[in-house]
Amino acid sequence: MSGPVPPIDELRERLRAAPSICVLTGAGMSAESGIATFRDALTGLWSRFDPAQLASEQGFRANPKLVWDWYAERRAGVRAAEPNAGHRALGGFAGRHPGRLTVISQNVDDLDQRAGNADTIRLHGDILEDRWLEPCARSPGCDTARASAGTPPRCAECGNALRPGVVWFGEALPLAALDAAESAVNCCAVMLVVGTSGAVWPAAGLAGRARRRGAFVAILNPHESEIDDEAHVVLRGTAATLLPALFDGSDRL
Ligand code: BV8
Repeated sequence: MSGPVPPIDELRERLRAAPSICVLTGAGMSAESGIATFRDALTGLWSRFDPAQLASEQGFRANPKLVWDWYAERRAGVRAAEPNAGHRALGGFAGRHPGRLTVISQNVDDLDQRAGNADTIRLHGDILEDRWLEPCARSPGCDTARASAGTPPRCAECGNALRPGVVWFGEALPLAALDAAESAVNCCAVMLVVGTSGAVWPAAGLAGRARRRGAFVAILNPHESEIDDEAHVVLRGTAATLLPALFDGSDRL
């Protein structure tokens, strides 16, 4: 008489049978690549600031050099980082099963893309991208690549400032990305929620949406999150340990 099935084995079986899988990732997904989680990103000089204050248009306008330097430091960290075993497990699965797995990322790094999930849905933009702070009044618009050096860099033609191509607090998520995420969530059989505190909306709401539409929801996180109640199962562990165990085993998916 075999005992109860360990949760990870049940989840692996559900993933094996799932025609469509969504993975909602947060900063914990990149922690084992050496990128500080959002809450921890405020280390050192930044430690006396509230992330929502720095990661906002108001925060940038109030102190453009401070915020620009914070992003420059984080950007350098992303460029120096490598995808970890968790990113590679998802990238490997996506390569073996095209179209079956959708990564919906809250992160602004490019590690999922570099690990093989090229069509990762970016809910919060891209830290490696720049855009103008003010809408450019010229036609054609001024070229961000020609901005002069500075903190922040400015347009040599019209003085506009560059800002990071991320979604700040108080800014709407890109409609196309949010629509794509909701569509994928509406029809997935299994949703993994990996490395997120579940504190930031509307991204955090995707777990409950999946559950209400009948998906099996699993949370992978070493600590409690604000959305644990939305999960059918919670695996207490890290992304770089649990995802290979789910996708890379000998009977790998
Ligand atoms: C908006 C880019 C409206 C910038 C980011 C309800 C509905 C809608 C909005 C709201 C709402 N309630 C409140 C709001 C407002 C706000 C919000 O959510 N505030 C929170 C703080 C209460 N939301 C917004 O402002 C959003 N916009 O709603 O606009 C609107 C509509 C129309 C017109 C105008 C406006 C915009 C939110 C996007 C903000 N931008 N990023 C940048 O990065 O600088 S979000 C930012 O924080 C990160 O990108 C990240 O996504 C997020 C932090 O969350 P996590 O990813 O979860 O990271 P965190 O550090 O918190 O946790 C890490 C987790 O990993 C932990 O659980 C830890 O245990 C775990 N972990 C650690 N190590 C590991 C691990 N897990 C696995 N393995 C490990 N090794």
